[in-house]
Amino acid sequence: MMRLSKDQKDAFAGDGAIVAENAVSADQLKRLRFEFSRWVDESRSQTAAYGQICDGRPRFDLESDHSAERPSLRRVASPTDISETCAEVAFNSAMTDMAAELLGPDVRFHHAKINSKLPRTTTVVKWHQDFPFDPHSNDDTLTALLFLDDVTLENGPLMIAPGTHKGAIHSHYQGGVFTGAVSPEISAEFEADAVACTGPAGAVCLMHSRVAHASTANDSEAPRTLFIVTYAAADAAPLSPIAVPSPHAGRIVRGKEPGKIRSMGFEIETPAIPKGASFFVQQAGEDDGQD
Ligand SMILES: O=C(O)CCC(=O)C(=O)O
Repeated sequence: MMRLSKDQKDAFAGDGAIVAENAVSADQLKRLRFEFSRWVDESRSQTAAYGQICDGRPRFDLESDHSAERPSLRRVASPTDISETCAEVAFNSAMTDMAAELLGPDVRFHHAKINSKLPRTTTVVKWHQDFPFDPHSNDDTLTALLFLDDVTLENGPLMIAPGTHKGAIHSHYQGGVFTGAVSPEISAEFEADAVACTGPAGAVCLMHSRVAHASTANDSEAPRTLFIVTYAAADAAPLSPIAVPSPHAGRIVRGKEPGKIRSMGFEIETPAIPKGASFFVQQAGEDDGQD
């Protein structure tokens, strides 16, 4: 059964991003929301990034405005490694089918994370492309951002600059440091064209990895939580270590091992793995990316 219409596939090819509804079942959505609410409750007793992913860096990352009364858990890295529900949704759900319809038939899981903006929290994502964080031998890679809450214009939605996947691969370095963001001048250009990706809980934004995107703070009483999974065509070979590693990285989630690598020509700067808990520290200029 096909999950995406021809119009949706054409819109993905043209704009580089679409929002598709019903990317998970009602039961999967309920279980994902429950899982995340448990982690938010656990975070109330923490004052700094905590937990551990497989390379020893923290799994749970807190925003500077975090407190027990008003938690601001902004990132859970590789939740697939500690949650069967997250693993099920990333590896075998309607969302996985959709990724396969855009990249397939043979598709790999690359990495997963949760990005959250709890009510009235200050987390901002600066303009960037995902491909310079996770370069592959070809650019048939996408980021699936699953909405665990209704995403509206008020709660800090993802903003994309349509069509930018067909343009330049931009530098994410400033002053010799990998900042994970494009320059202020380029950001202003993207901002002028920005389109918000909104939709009901259970919808997914499927975004080409070269599309420029950003998001603003959540100035509302409604949470905005995204379960984010990066998928790659199975013949796209990763060109750099994965910043959000997992023992599941590289597993085939649809189709089969292709037994070949496909490459396209481009130049790209080498990304840096954050020393801290997530790319938020790189974007805030608090991490020089050098070990
Ligand atoms: O959380 C968001 O609004 C954007 C997420 C994103 O761009 C990322 O994690 O790369």
